[in-house]
Amino acid sequence: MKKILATLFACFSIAILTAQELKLNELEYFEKQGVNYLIYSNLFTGGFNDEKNAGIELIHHGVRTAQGGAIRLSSTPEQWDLVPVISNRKIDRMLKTIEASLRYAEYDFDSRIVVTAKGKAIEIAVYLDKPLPKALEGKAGFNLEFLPSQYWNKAYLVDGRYNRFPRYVVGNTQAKPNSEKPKQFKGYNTSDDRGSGKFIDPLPLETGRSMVLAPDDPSRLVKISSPDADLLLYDGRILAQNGWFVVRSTLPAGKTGKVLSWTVDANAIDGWIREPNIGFSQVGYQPSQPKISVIELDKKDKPETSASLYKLGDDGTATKVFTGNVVPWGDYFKYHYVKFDFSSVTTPGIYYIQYGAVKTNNFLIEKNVYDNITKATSDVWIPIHMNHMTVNEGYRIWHGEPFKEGYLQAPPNTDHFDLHRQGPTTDTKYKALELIPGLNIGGFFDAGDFDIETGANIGVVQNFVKTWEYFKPQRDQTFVNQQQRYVDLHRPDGTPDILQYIEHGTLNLLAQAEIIGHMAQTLSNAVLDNYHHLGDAASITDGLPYNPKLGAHEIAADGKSSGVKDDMWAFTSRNPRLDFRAATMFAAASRALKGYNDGLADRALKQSKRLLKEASDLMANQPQENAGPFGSANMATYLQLFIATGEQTYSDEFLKLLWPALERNVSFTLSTALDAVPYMNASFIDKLRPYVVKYKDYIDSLEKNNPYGVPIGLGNWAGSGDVVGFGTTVCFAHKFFPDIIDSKQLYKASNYLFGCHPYHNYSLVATLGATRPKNVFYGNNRADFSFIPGNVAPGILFRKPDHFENYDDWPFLWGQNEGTIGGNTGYLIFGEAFRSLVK
Ligand SMILES: [Ca+2]
Ligand SMILES: [Ca+2]
Ligand SMILES: [Ca+2]
Repeated sequence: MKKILATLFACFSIAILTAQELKLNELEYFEKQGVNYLIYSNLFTGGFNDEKNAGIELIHHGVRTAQGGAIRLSSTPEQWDLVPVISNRKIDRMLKTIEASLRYAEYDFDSRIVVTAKGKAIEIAVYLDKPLPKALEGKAGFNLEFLPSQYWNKAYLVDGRYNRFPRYVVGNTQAKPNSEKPKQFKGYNTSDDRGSGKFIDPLPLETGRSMVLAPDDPSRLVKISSPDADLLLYDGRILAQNGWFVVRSTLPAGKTGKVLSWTVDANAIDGWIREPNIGFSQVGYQPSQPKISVIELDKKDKPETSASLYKLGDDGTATKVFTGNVVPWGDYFKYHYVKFDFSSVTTPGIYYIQYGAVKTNNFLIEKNVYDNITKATSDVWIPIHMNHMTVNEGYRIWHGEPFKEGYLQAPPNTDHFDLHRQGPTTDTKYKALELIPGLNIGGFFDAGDFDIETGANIGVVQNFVKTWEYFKPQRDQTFVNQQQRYVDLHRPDGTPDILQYIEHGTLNLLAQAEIIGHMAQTLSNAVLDNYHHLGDAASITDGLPYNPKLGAHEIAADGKSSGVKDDMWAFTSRNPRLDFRAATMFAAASRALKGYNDGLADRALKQSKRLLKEASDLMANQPQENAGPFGSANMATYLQLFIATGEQTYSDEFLKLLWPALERNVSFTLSTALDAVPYMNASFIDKLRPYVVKYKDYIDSLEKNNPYGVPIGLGNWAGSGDVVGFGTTVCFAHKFFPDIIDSKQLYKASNYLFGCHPYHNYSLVATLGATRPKNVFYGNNRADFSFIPGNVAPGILFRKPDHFENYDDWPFLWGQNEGTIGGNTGYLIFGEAFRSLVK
């Protein structure tokens, strides 16, 4: 008996041991329950360089807590530091290895990283076929970066010495001569904005051969050791607020072969199963609407057969009022999904969902739940993003008046860090770096940054006009005074806010058209140090025109100019397509502004006609192959022109493009077609009908594509914008074709945006009425781990090969957490349409 028991015990131990061993799975990453090591599943992209989203990554008990594992050229790399190009990723299933080649072309430096599963840990080994280039000795190292918000206030242990990760960075640095600084992306320099000739080099918090991160938290505990190199622990936040904790070892000089190895062992909690993510609308539900919770489960989790709804009484006690079946949907990427339908509960009240041991936060069922969903966006987020104004709220100044010195002509042949370019000529009467007077008026900040993207601002004015023309919102909660350049939130001034927003957008775009003669691409920073500015927009530049006769940081005796080279630039390469779009926007703005600001309306119409003619001539003169496919942008432009002028030829051009485009891609094109409905005759509506039927098929296909039934984007910028666009199209399709698109479809987009989505169940919109909106966004106040009310996050970002995420304790990944003026004004249309239809 004893012997049998012993044998059984031995078998059992082996079973546990095997369960804890890493396997190299079908998706080409190392996996054990609770721990995934991704080895170059996500590559560094050149766009903005270090985006904290690539390299060797660790998904630790469901959270991506480490990334950036690669050879890097500094201890705490910043956004514009060089990243390696990864080629030749190879898998060897027999040896359980993933090997990748890394190259820095700027230094003609190649290395290989071989990651091998060894029991429950991985070995990361660095191989050099040629010795390290001299210029990189002491600089190149292997780095792995850990998410500060998951480690701060936790303990760490280095060679037996205990310590604690700091909540806020207070570290030691040294200043070194710029000659020792590794090259940066495209020759940029982020390290010396005051001409000191020196850059900041952080010193390590700790150094040793063996590290334990978070021994006080088994879900974050990681052991790292190296037999052949020191491990150095750095705090990357010392250089940039979006920096991570970095563990690194520098590569040895003069060596080849296997020059460095680490063992990384992320703890797996025995029997860990991810807690169910119970998706529901944090804004709540109307009594009669469908109410379906989508529950995201660990594939190892055993689904419950039922879930319940509890109602909170007015005395605070909870009563179970409904129990319903949990219905399987299936697998979608990493998780399994089930649904819980509680549509039959229609009594107004405060409720929560109980699924197994998990109880959600509470939400309302009430007729009025959607009444306020756009108010934070329209009353707070949008006015805060008004450029060239001081914006006040109560006791707080959000920002002073930015860019008082105006904008200089961007020099020819300039590539810009925000992905713009000034071509070989200025295309204006201005010389390089000459002041273009009058551009510092109106316009909206692009997003978490402070530039005016002309294309986005054109779309913004159109979004406002569309909202105005469909819904005529009279809401007046914002004081806007263009003479004083002053905005005050929550202070009515007798004018509907949306007209003031249309005016504000038009003022900048009109200045571009009238002063430059055509549309600029962007009005943006000249200096990289100013581009990553966090805080008051008015302090990005000094407000004084640059004076070359003064020293670098000198202010003129009369106080009217300075030697600081911080003036913004206008990128003015002419793009007739942008002019074409501006022409339609000016026509639309002129309609809306008539009767409110007639002078501006007339000027807008005049520029519309001029730009339309000039842009048409320019495009006609372009060689055919450069004209590009006349895609949906032109189609929408012709429609806007028809609406503005009533001229038949624009309608003809629009229809000529529309029908084939609908044939090609109905889901992409239908929204433009629906925009035309109010202006077309009955035969148009008849002809459109079969495409709406096709669109219904598309909506149905989404139910099979993913458990949420909305389009889910898998790109580098998460897909809330697509969901908002989908929701808007569904709203208008229902409005005009209610017999095809029934009212049930209306709620899919709102549910997703307000919390029924993968990863967590927080509202992606910082909207009024949500019990649990997201806590942090990538707004211009992100350094404070805060948000600007009314923002819409891009949301749930897909990381290859199977991971969705949205950090809610770390705002700094723009693809998840940045709201844009284009996206947020698109949400305004959706919200207005949705609210008016579900009333
Ligand atoms: Ca921008
Ligand atoms: Ca107002
Ligand atoms: Ca200046």
